[in-house]
Amino acid sequence: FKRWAHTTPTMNYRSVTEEDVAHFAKILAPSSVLSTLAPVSTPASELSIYNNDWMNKYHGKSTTVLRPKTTKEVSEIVKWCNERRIAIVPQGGNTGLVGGGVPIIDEVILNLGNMNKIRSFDPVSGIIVADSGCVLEAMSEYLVPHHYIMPLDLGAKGSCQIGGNVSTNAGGLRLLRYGSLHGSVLGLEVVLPDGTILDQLSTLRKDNTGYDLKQLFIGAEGTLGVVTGVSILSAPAPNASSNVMLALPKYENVLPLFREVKRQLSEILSAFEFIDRRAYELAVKHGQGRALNDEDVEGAECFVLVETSGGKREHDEEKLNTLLESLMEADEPLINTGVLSQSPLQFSQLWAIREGITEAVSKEGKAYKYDISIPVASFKTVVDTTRDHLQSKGLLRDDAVKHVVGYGHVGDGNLHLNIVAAEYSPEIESALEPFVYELVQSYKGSVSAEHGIGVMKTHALQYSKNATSIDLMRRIKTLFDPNGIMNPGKVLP
Ligand code: FAD
Ligand code: 2HG
Ligand code: ZN
Repeated sequence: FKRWAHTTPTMNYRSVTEEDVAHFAKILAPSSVLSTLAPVSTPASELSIYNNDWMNKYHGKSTTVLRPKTTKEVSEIVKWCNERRIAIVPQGGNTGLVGGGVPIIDEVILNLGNMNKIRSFDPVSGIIVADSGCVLEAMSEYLVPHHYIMPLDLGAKGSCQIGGNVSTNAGGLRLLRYGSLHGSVLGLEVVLPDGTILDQLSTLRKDNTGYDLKQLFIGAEGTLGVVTGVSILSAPAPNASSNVMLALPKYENVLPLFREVKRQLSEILSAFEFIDRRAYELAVKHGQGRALNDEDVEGAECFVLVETSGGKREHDEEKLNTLLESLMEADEPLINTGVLSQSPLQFSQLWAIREGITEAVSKEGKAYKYDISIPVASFKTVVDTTRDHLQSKGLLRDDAVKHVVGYGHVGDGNLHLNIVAAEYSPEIESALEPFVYELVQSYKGSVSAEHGIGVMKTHALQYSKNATSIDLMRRIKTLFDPNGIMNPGKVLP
């Protein structure tokens, strides 16, 4: 494959005018319209958090942010924009890692944060229906007294919104146990690019009445419409959860360990997360969780965080203890040691090491993030090959690439390859791309396991999707959004 041009696309859209702002100010509450244009005239600094992404890597220049409170308001905004060819970027918690939720130029930002009500909850089925702007953690907290949990969890839970999770088809830390959102989302309410409200907010577990349209919006990254409501199946809260951080002498032990852990823990295994030594050290350096004792870390090439969730504490603890004993007492032990949490605080501290790596990496420098699906046996090779490649280009030095780290969701075959640089630079980017994408392709892997394509990987879609698939995607996009106003420049090259 030739590398596709990775430039800012020419956008044939109208910029927002004062007349548009005056119209938005009529249909929305005054606090819902932020615009540097008259008659609203918000200071530009107040728009900065909406124009820049979580990594401060992607920057837009939107003059106008709209924060509607109802689906009807969303519909009116979208209709107006479609008729006037004004482009829209739907935005949730703005925690996405591929630049999908910020403008490329000066598109209107439609932020869903004001739509944050739980609409209904059925304590028998566990089905929760919510506005798309509900923060994931707030939904989890809502469910606690009902003894249910959300089927997904991720490090960004305090800011990301359920609509953003659905739109990126976020995977996260519970996918191993509860599967993907393609299974747990039961229905969606979506404002289509012409302003029509598509009500598919079903609460049915089973519904085989033809094409399952909602699936198209799961992972569409805001290119097919604005998700305004989500119906999702929550899971019964486990009565007991435990976790243990296992230190491994060598990477080659990860796969046999996974097999053994699955065999012994079976139905109570709820997470199996991988952290390489350098990722662990960065997490600790930047205060994520509590460092393990030196003797537990010594000689470890990598770590695996195992979580159990089940119905009976004594039963689960017995299984976990038996597992640890058998691992330690084997003739050729797969682990050096295991640090078992003994209290809810220690449980959270172990999780904080794993969940905090993204934050630690961003404190350490500027991250190039490759979120890839490859065979688990190749995780280490891919990290090492990338590091060697950067070394051969003379880029592995303190003022260029500081670290190459790997971590991720072993159970899902998903590696997070992070290249931590002193600064974002074209030289580093061209050393990494298409190098990493070609490597992924050689394993028949995916260039985006869970974060999406956004603006970062439009040119890389071809490494994981063939021309027929991309052509069909394009035709679906044109069918839903003939004027191309919905999140232009994202997903499709
Ligand atoms: P945004 O960032 O605002 O938007 C993401 C995309 O969805 C954009 O394309 C946007 O246009 C679109 N969008 C947002 N809301 C809507 C809507 N209502 N309708 C239509 N389109 C919409 N991801 C994982 O998969 N697994 C992880 O474990 C994980 N951990 C993370 C940890 C951290 C610390 C961070 C910062 C990110 C992590 N992510 C992870 C990235 C992940 O994509 C997001 O955290 C989350 O799913 C995005 O939600 P958001 O509300 O912030 O969406
Ligand atoms: C995780 O699993 C997230 O922690 C973020 O998906 C990964 O920062 C990353 O690259
Ligand atoms: Zn992840």
